[in-house]
Amino acid sequence: GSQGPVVVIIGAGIAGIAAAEKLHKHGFQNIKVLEATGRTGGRIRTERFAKGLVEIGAQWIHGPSPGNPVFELASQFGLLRPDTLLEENQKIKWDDNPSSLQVIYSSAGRKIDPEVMTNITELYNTWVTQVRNFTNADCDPEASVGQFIREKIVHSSQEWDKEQVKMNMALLGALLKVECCVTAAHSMDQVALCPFGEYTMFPGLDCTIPKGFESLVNHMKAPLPEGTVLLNKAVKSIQWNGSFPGSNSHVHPVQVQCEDGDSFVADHVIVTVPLGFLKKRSVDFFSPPLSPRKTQAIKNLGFGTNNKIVLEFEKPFWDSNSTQIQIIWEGESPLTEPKEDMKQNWMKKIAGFVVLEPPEQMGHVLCGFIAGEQSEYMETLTDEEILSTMTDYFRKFTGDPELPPPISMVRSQWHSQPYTGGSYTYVAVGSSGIDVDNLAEPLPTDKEVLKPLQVLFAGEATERNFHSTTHGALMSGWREAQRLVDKYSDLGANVSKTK
Ligand code: 6YU
Repeated sequence: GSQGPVVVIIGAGIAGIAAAEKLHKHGFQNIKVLEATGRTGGRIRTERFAKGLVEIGAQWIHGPSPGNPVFELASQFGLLRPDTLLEENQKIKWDDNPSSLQVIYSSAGRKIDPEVMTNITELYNTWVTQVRNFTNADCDPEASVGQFIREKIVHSSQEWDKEQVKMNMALLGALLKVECCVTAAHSMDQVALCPFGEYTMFPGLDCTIPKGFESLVNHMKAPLPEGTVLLNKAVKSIQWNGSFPGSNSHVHPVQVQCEDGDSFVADHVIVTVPLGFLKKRSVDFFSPPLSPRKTQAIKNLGFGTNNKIVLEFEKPFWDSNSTQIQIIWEGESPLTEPKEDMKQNWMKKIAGFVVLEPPEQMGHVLCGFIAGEQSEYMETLTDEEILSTMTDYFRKFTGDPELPPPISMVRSQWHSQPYTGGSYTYVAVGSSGIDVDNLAEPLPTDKEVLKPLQVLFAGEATERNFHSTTHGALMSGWREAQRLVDKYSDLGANVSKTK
């Protein structure tokens, strides 16, 4: 029979799988991972599309270099391209990325000189660097990134001539849409200024995993004994601070209730559900309820939407050497509010497109990014509506009224996923990194209790410096598993020994 503490992990995203894998490696024998959906991977999700694979969720290893555990695992498993492993690739910093080959189309149906964009991007990057240098000490807690950048725009624009003003405003508007996608915020006005620099980046030129990001999770879960991960097991509630009899007349402090009526007793539960799920459900999910401090953290932190619209074309209309397509809406300005009518204007929020490579293995595929309320509206449209909108859109930008429509599409709908409720976490105005730490704190908080560490919290949203990423999620799973490893090694007990 299996001995030792019973650990139940809720959620089989990379955080939950990482926690399970580490506990298993340290000899824990009573591990269950309960996953609401029919698959593992969570926001890491690879699907077949066109001639190849497409990432519905996480796409790049951000900062692939030593120290980034996703990079380290992926290289250990042999999942990376040879050029990714070159030392020179691993040293590139975020603001000196060799600006990838961009085509810039404008809504007036013309192409824009990439050099104009490069100059404005450099200026914009100096502002982002200034944003990152704020610390809580010298900063108004109500200030936002958006407000700061707008002030810089107003100031700089005094030196531009009339024609430059129009074009630069449109270009800056486009850069802010990209920033919204990176942050998963509707507007950068919702993103807190002071803690923005706490988000930490590893060096290295962002890379993809050719066999799909999901192959990483599959490698990680491979050593787990069969039956460890239970799919279609949505958890409904967690009762903690109780006494629940298990097998061997052992009494456990926690009981997990599932939507299907099943229940599991446990000594420790690691909760890895997304912040978006907690925002909707935390009130009736925990009994006794969470402390005000934790409830505040869940309420105040931001969890927004970034979606993809992936389009396959029979033939590329873009130059074969371009890797990115930037879209500029002439006449737009980041200083004015966007038009209200969603149906007519949602597509203007699309930040741009990445050309998925290589075309020989992929087909001719563009991956567009869209964040915020317009992205959530897009989720409610049918494929046909989106295809027809995108056909008109590209005809307008290329100036070619005969441009053939895309031949197929797939898009993500992260906001509508009941067990996700959005894409990833940002530190919103009104919150700070302290909220992230509060969210990560295990229950019960009183260190003197008889049964500590009953409910632990992992997941992307619990990593103060690495939230919103796969490596942050992975680190959080390892972090909470390590707490339990430490607890049982403190007691001098080897959990792997059968008593
Ligand atoms: C990265 C990237 N990337 C694009 C898009 C998305 C995300 N990320 P999971 O949700 O995976 O797992 C929880 C599980 O729990 C899940 O399976 C649920 O079904 C289950 N569950 C929920 N409720 C349950 C219940 N009641 N019972 C049982 N089970 C339940 N990250 O590294 N590179 O390129 C992208 C991107 C469209 C949606 C991304 C990227 C984010 C990662 O995908 C995400 O963080 C992790 O996968 C989460 O893992 P997890 O295990 O925590 O949760 C200053 C500043 C800030 C700027 N931030 C910049 C960061 C840039 C982020 N980049 C994003 C870009 C893309 C394109």
